[in-house]
Formats: sequence, structure tokens, C-alpha cells
Amino acid sequence: MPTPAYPPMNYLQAFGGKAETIALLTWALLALSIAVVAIIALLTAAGVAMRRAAFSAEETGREPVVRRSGGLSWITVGVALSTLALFGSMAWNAYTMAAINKPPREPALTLEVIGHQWWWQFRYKSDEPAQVFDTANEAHIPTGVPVRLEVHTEDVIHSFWIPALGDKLDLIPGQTNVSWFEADRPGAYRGQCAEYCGRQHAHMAVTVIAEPPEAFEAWRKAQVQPAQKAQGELATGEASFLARCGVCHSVRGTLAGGKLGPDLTHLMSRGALAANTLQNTTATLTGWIADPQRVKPGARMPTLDLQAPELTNIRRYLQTLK
Ligand code: HEC
Ligand SMILES: [Cu+2]
Repeated sequence: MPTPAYPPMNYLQAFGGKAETIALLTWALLALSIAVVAIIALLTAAGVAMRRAAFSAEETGREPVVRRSGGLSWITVGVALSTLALFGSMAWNAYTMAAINKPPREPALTLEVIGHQWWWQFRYKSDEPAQVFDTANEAHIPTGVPVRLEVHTEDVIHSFWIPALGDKLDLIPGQTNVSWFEADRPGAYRGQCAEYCGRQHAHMAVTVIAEPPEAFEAWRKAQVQPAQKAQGELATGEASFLARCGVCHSVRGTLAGGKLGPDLTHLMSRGALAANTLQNTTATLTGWIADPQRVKPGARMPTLDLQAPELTNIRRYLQTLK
């Protein structure tokens, strides 16, 4: 299988204010856990070694009947230390949760995140209906401003998680959860559905592309546009697409208005296909349309019985959707 288009996920490094607060706690808890394991391992080894030494000194080879005193103080000290460490991390947890609860500034953008088995729908909200648009699996955001997230699901429980930018946010049936995140630096940040949601859960990845506000605005303006009218021989591909695919997919500006699958109006502006399962190339796009069930068995897109010329026409048409 071809490699995904975007870099792997990294949850020990933060690229935004919210994630930095969380990453600090992650590192602290990691260090604490390593220290606990190391200290316990050392004490166990020391205890064994001391007993061995005592045995060989007595040269009896038998179990000593009398226990040496002083053992209880170790337990007292141990319990005291663990209690301190646990309460300390509890306090730090509470502090972190309070610190990330609200964005430091008014969010500049509201992004609706809708979970589907097994892909992500993004709706860019606006007070002006003409500025609202949908995309899938790749969300662009401007750097340096908080983004408000409103998440819900069309089917089962999913969890939206971009570790470089923020915490996990569950998508619960019948409920909308609200949160926020922010990116300080431009980049492509990978995320993953973090709640097992069925057969293709592992292929439910997501990419957030953070870019400077001007670049984001240019992207947004292009995304709002409907698709160009297909000309000449591309019209055959468009007609086949409408007949075969339009029940599930939308291409704004055409009669294709399906809602079961990703909006394809600007498919070619995306680097990956099928929730970051494939790089978006001519070969992978053709392969996906020909047989999605081979790539992502169980996916909600059926393998259609397309003949070669029709498949090529549809693929050519899709590649005009820039
Ligand atoms: C029964 C509904 C259905 C039909 C019919 C259908 N699709 Fe899909 N399609 C989906 C779903 C659902 C997905 C998301 C699959 C996933 O990633 O798990 C999808 C994904 C895709 C993607 C990947 C989009 C992206 O951004 O990741 C492309 C491209 C695509 N379909 C093209 C087509 C074409 C071309 C046809 C017609 C030949 C077609 N589909 C017919 C439901 C459908
Ligand atoms: Cu999921």
C-alpha cells in the first residue's frame, strides 16, 4: 500500500498553546512513571542482594526465622511518597484541565467536525450562508488564532485527536461537544480517530493543515467556489459521475448532492484519499474508484462494476475538481 501523504503522528511535541500545556503534563507523568519503575526495580534488586549477602555470611543455607526489624519504616516512607506523587499529579491534571478549558482569545473560526464510519466531514461555518462549505479529511486552519470546534457524529462514537494541537474530543451520538485548538506554526498535523469505531477505525486518519492567515484566506475563497462546468469530452465523465456517484457525493455546482460520502467539489486540493489511507495520485485515485473495498474493506463506498472507458472518464473528470 502506498505511504500516506502526510507525516506520522507525534504526541510528545506540541505546536500550539493548548497542546503545550498538555505536553508538559504528558512529559511530567512519563518521567514520574519511569522514576517509579526505576526506584522500585532498584529497591527490589537491593533487597535481594542484601538477603543473599546475609545468607552467605551465616552460611546456614536455611530460611532465617527471625526477621530483621526496620522493614516497616520503608513501607511508611513508600506510602507517603506515592501519596504525595499521586496527589501532585492529580493537582497538575486539574490545573491543566482548567488552563485549556477556554481559548485565550475569541476564536476566529468555527469548524464543525462530523464523524462518519470511516472518514471526517468538516463544515466551515459562517453567518453568511453563501460562505459555508464542506470538505473532508483535511482541514485547513489559520495559524496564531484559536479555532472553535463543534463535533458530532452521524453514526457511532468517534474521537477527534490532533495531538500536536490539542486534546481528545469525543463525538457522541445525539450530542454536540464544543472545544477549541490552535496552531502556532504552519505545518501538516496528523490526527487519528481515538475511539474504536469499527472495522476501518485504523484508516480513519485526519490532517490539519495550518497556514498563515493570508494563505488560509486564499484557500477558503477557493473552497467556497462551486466546481467549474465540465466542457467538451469531460462532460461525458461528469454525466457518468452524476449517474454513478451523485447519490453519495456532492460536487457543488452540479446535480450531484449526495451526503453519504465526502464532498468532492475540490477533491484535487487534497493530498490524500480515503481518510489519509492513500496518497492522492492518478494511480491511487483510479484504484480507489475501481475497487474501494480492496483498499478499505467494509468502507461505506461499494465497489461498482465500472468498465474501463467509463472509469477513465470519471477519473479524468474528478481530476478537474481543483
Ligand atoms: C453508496 C455511496 C457511495 C457511492 C455510490 C460512491 N461513493 Fe465514493 N465514497 C463513499 C464513502 C462513504 C466514502 C468514504 C470512504 C472512506 O474513506 O471510508 C467515499 C470516498 C470516495 C473518495 C475519496 C474522497 C476523499 O476525499 O477521501 C472518492 C474520490 C470517491 N469516493 C469517488 C467516488 C466515485 C468516483 C464514485 C462513482 C463511481 C463513488 N465514489 C461512488 C460513498 C460512495
Ligand atoms: Cu472513528
